[in-house]
Amino acid sequence: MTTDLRTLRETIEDALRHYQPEQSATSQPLIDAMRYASLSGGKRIRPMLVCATCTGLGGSLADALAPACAIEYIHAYSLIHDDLPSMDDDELRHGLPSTHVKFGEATAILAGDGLHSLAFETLANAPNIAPALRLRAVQLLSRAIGWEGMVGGQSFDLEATGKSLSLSELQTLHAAKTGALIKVAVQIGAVLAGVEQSKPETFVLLSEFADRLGLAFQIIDDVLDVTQSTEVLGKPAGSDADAGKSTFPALLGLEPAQEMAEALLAEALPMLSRIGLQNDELAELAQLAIDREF
Ligand code: GRG
Repeated sequence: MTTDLRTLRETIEDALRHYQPEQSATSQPLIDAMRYASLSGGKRIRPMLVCATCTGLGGSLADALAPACAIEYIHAYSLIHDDLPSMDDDELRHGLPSTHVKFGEATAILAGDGLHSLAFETLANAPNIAPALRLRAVQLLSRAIGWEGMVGGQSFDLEATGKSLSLSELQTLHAAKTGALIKVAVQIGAVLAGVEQSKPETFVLLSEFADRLGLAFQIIDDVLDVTQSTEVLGKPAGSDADAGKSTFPALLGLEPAQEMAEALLAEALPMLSRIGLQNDELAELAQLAIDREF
């Protein structure tokens, strides 16, 4: 990772702490669980995508930080709920006990709910952003994580467990479950830079770039689940096969799956060149999403 991206990640870590409550007179375990789930590790890819897209299009990093945190709070909520016994029943996340193992199931559910609300509060109150752009970001985010986006994809995933999906069904599942949040991170970065209105063709191109990135990211996630250890992943390795899930390596084979991710990236990167961004951060992030160990 370049120094610029490292610095960006540290700036995001500070902002993630800044927008979180620390104390509550009535519900300290809830706050502790929210902070545990959202501040103890994670690659921060989605908030970096918001910031890199915004600054690459000439927008301000300072303005992008609150919306970037909103996206990461949503991601943290989704991981808490995904790990619950009623969902994937995973006891390890970021190399630590999952939130429900550490705080109990009821508090974990509420911490996910609390982070979901905190995300929209942070986005709706984001400083220095025109109200119309904030509203647009809220519209895009609510749609991306709802019944036809992330939550819909999770539901499809639960329904599909133990069944064999076709490649096209698997792509549809992950476009919703994983892809929608990655795509909206890029879209919100573009909205903040004012590009959806001023350069609609750039917005469409970035959305198409993000579709490919989201799918490639998920394919690599499936590959790493097979090739890496629990220690490196910080979450249980081999969990897809154990849970009876359809995956890209199971459908295509390990190497073809890796090649599919690389082909998606090879299609996506020239789209950024066509746009002509002001820095290379988005391209570097896309590369990192594929060249990663966990
Ligand atoms: C429970 C509403 C609800 C949704 C869950 C995103 C999701 C949907 C579940 C997470 C489980 C999973 C493996 C999803 C695939 C997407 C994915 C690769 C998530 C992990 O993202 P990273 O690698 O996480 O960016 P870090 O740990 O870096 O924050």
